[in-house]
Amino acid sequence: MQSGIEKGLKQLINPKNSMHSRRRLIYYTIIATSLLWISGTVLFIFLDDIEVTVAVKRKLAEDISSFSNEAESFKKLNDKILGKDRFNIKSKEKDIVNILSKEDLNIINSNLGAIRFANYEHKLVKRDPNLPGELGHGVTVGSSEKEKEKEGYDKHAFNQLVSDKISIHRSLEDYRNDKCKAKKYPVTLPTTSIIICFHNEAWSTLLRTVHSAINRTPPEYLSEIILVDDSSTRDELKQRLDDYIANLKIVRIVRLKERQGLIRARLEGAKVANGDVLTFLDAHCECTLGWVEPLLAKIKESRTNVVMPVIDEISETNFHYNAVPEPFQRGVFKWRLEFTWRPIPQYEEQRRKDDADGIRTPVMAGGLFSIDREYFYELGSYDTGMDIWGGENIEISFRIWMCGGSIEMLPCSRVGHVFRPRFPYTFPNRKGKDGDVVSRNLMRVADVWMDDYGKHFYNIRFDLKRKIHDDVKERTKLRDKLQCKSFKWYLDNVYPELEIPDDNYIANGEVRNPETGICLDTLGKQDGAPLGLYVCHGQGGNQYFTLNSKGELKSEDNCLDYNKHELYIRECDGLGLNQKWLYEKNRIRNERFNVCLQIKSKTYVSVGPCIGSKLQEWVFNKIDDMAR
Ligand SMILES: [Mn+2]
Repeated sequence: MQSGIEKGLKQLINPKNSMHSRRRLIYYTIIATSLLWISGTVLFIFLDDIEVTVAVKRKLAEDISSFSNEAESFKKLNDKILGKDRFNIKSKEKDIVNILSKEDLNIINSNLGAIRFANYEHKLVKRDPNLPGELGHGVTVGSSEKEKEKEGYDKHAFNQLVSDKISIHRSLEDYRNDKCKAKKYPVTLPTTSIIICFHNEAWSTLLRTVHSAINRTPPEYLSEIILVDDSSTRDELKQRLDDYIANLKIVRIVRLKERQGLIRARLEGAKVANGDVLTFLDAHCECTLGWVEPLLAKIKESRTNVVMPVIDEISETNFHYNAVPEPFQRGVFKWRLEFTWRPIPQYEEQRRKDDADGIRTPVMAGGLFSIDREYFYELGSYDTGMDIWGGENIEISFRIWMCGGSIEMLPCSRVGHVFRPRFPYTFPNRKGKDGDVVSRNLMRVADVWMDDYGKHFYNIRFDLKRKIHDDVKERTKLRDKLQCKSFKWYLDNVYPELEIPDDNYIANGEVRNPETGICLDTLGKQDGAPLGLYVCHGQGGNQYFTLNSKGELKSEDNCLDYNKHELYIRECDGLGLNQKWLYEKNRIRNERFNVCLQIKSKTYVSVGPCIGSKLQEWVFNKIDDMAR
């Protein structure tokens, strides 16, 4: 028997076999060469993508995450899939099998569970920490530049000179708490369009907003940045801005020919947005590390989640980035429908699992939030009957909660904002309407959303009872169509700590001294401030008081308190002692100490022995009896 080896040797030596193998070698060479050419061409075509992938990978090298270049391929696959739920792939798997190959599906499946830290900086530029404003530090101006500084303030209501000295790429610190730093997010998140509306914004604040968003938003989640110019008049915001953003590629600009105001400007921006999510930012913000992932992840959980970042304060005087300390406060309103911040109530803290968990918020501040794009429209976008600014945040907040959605502030997402002490621009009037834009907007909110509770708004704003109400049929129709819940449901479930004013008051209105025409006035102060006086203005608000059946003299939820030494507005104690007032013969008398309220000076009220002087006379005026 020949061994196998011998057989093989014989074949090799055999000239006929040797001819065969030589030919085979040539075939192989031809095939190998063509394969090399093909793969070379493919490599060349996809070179750009590979570069991106490599760059992204390098940036994320320190992440102990499963993020890989598969995420990039996954994103490309996503683009193949059309339809609104393209990120809920599991539920749609059947529909997409036809579009995608088996390998495609493998990539998707391996990415479904992939998570990573929110630690992205697109350009981790090593910046000199000694440059002005780096790491979020403030900047002060020398005395030689004080005049220039004042000029900037006058124009923008913030220190433009300081802002201009700080790089539009300045670095910030990581302001998140430890739970947030450790939190991981799905690799596949919805994409977002960032919409920034502006009117005569300063160049440096606008561009710092843009660059902080680009630098700190992973490119796979950033659909585009849309700037909406609400007909600015400053030169640098025209051609120069066009030229500048042309180089950024990802930024587009929408120019409005006529001044439209924030509400309509945002809608114009939303119209051209392509992202799954709309993120609205003010034009003087700075996004921080990991700001976008929490927002997008929460919306991925449910498209009816509307989310906002924690809004940190960038000082309007020196542009220092002040991270708001914990415990955070949440957005609420009082009956005059003004937005304000209040501590998070106990029941909400108990509901939260940990410090990274969202904070359910009755109303949002309005400037900064993210919402699923299609959900935004399903829900009726904005009330276009509202003008310019003011009340639109309350309106959309009521609508979201009452019509099946929710609003959360996410502690892991932090964005800085320059709070300006005044508006650096004027509100143009709509034809045939008066200038009180905000009040008109708020009346629409009350008329559409607040059911019988609207009366509490009109009580405190009794000046508005005289005004003609807008036709709000369109919006009440929308409320019906969306089958929204009642305002009572909202109060019971979303904002139970809001005190509902007692209907059985003895007297209410402005509290006027007929002799002088001066009224009791909180002067805008709350808890623990002396009660002031001011010329009666007939617009309620700080001059609106109720004397309820318990004898409490209240301004919103505060009570007038006299403890024998001080006459202050304080938290109501319900004891019926220091806070019990009787209204008799036009005097307001404290029963416990037997003293009467009187005018002490032009600005403050005091108490004294009840002597029946004209300075102790008080009349409660309401709109019904205020024909003057
Ligand atoms: Mn702002």
